[in-house]
This record gives sequence, structure tokens and C-alpha cells, in this order.
Amino acid sequence: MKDQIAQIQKQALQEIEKVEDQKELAEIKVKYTGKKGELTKALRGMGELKPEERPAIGKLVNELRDKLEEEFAKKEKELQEKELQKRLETENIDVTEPSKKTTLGSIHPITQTIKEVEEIFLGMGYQIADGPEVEKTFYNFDQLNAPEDHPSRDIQDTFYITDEIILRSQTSPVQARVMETQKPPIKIICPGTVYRSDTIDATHSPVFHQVEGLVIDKNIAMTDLKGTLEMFAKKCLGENTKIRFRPHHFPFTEPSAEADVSCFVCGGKGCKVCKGEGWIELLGCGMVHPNVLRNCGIDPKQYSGFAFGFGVERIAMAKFGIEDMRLLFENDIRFLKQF
Ligand code: 2NL
Repeated sequence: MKDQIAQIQKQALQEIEKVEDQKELAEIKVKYTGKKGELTKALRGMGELKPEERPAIGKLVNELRDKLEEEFAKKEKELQEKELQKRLETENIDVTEPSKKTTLGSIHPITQTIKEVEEIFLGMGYQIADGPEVEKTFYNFDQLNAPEDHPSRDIQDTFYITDEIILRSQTSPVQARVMETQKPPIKIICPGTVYRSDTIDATHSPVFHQVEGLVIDKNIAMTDLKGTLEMFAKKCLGENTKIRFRPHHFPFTEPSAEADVSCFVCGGKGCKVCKGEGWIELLGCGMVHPNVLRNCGIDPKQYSGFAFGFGVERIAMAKFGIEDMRLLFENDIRFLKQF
């Protein structure tokens, strides 16, 4: 019996020694120390022994069980470490390898300019409104008092989709829609893309951007318009900026004016940017025409208002010193990354 136990021990230790992976080790464990394993078999065989021999043999078997369990645990730890080592070798990451470059973009100068204008008017209590770029002629022209024969309605100037649907040529239809659906007081700006059938050159593009503003309330006067635009010009172009108004004509305002600002490069002396004038044309504006108010369901006897509009490209070009409008639309990285 003792020999049998010694034999089991020898054989088990040999097998444990040779084992290559954890699955195999588990199988050997069952083979020796499992319920139907070699050690259990050995214990059963004790029935054939004399009673006085049994305790010594029982002790031997238990000692062997303890020893084998110790060996199994040792081997298991060893195999785990081996497998981890193998994974580390095959799944390794080369931390010295150069990383992929992530390039951060920048905000387009047109977007920057629109954001800046929005911040200034939000600070003066305005709300920002938007509307469709594919628009009805009704909102783009009729509601805004543009006569049937107004030159801007010509297919030479406006992109027609059907007789009654166009790409908006200004953002004022947004304002007409707001007037139609909201009660005064109204205090909004409408930034957005507009379309005109122009040939591309250094100062024209068939796709460009506008910001228009509209204030409607009781007792709004031309002085409110002048004060607002002066405040805007100073915030946008510098505290020393002066503003002047020249009479003009728009179908949707009466009276109408164009506003110039003192050149923010030379301060008014005359330079390349202002073409020796000392002044730069900034925007068009005026008091909202009573017909426009009436068309949009607002009583011109109770309410009055002012409106203004300007091209974003022109302001961005002046602010950033860009001499050719085409640069703003080509999206050349070498140009864009300068802003
Ligand atoms: C310009 C001139 C202007 C307006 C836009 C406007 C809108 C409504 C009623 C009255 Cl709903 N007026 N907008 C008024 C005057 C001038 O834009 O030269 N823009 C580039």
C-alpha cells in the first residue's frame, strides 16, 4: 500500500512538472484529487488492510493530498504568470512610436464675424431669428414693399426656383415672418446666407452673408436707430469709431440712409483700406415703411420701427484686412489657418 501511494506521488509530480497550460492542470487535478481520483481510490483500498495499519496509511494519503494541492497551486500561479507574460509580449504597445497628428480646425472668419455681431446685439437685448433660405417671393419682395417692377426681382439678379419660389436675396423675409407672427415690441437680428445672381469677383459672390436688424415698438424714432448703430460700430470696430449718415433709398424703409464709419485703419486721414476717403460704407438702414408694417399686420398708427442691414463679407474683409472676397469661399487651409 505504501508503495502504491509512493507510486501515485511520483507519477502525479511528474505530470504536474510537465503540464503546459491551465486546462491540462485542471484535468490532472481531477485525475488525482477529484472525487473519483487516484487518492480516493487509494483510501477505498484501505478496507483490505488490517485495522491497526489503517491510521498510518490514512495519514500518508492525507499528507499526499496536502502536498499535491500545494503543488497544484504553485503550478497554477506559475502558468498564470507565464500566460500573462506571453500576452504582454504579443499584445505590446510601442510607446515610442510617434502619435497620429490630430489637427484642430479654426472658426471661419465669416462665422467669427457673425458670432461677434450676435454677441454685441444680444448684449443690447436683441433676439436672434432665422428662417428658410428657399423663400417665397411673397416674403422676399411683396411684404417688403418691393414694387412689381423693382430691379431686384429680375431673373438677372435673383435665383428663381419657380415663379413664386426663390433663393432669398436678403434676410428681411425672416423679419417679415417674425412681424407677421409676433406682437411688438420686436427687437431682433437675422444673420444668414443670401443669394444673388452676381458674377464672382474680388468684391462680389453669388452666395454671401447678411445681418439685418429690426426694432418695432411704440415711439421708435430715427435717433434710436442712430444711437444703436453708433453703439454697434464702436463695439465692433473700436471705441474711437465715428459714424455718419447719407440719404439713400430702399423700398422697405422711409426715410432711408446709408451709414459710413470712420476708417478704423487710418482714423479718417485717408489710406489704402478706405481708398483715401477716411470713411468706409458700413450698412443700409431706415425707418420701416408703413406699407411694410401694414402688410405684416402691424398698425403703423400705433407702432414705428427701424431696420438695418449689412453684408458680413464686407465687414470681415475690413476687420481682417482681406482684399479679395473669393478667399473667403475657396476654403484653402493656408488662408483659413491664419484666423
Ligand atoms: C443693405 C440694406 C437694409 C433693411 C435692410 C428691412 C427689413 C424689414 C423692414 C425694413 Cl423687415 N427694412 N431691412 C432696411 C434697410 C436696409 O439693408 O444694403 N443691406 C446689405
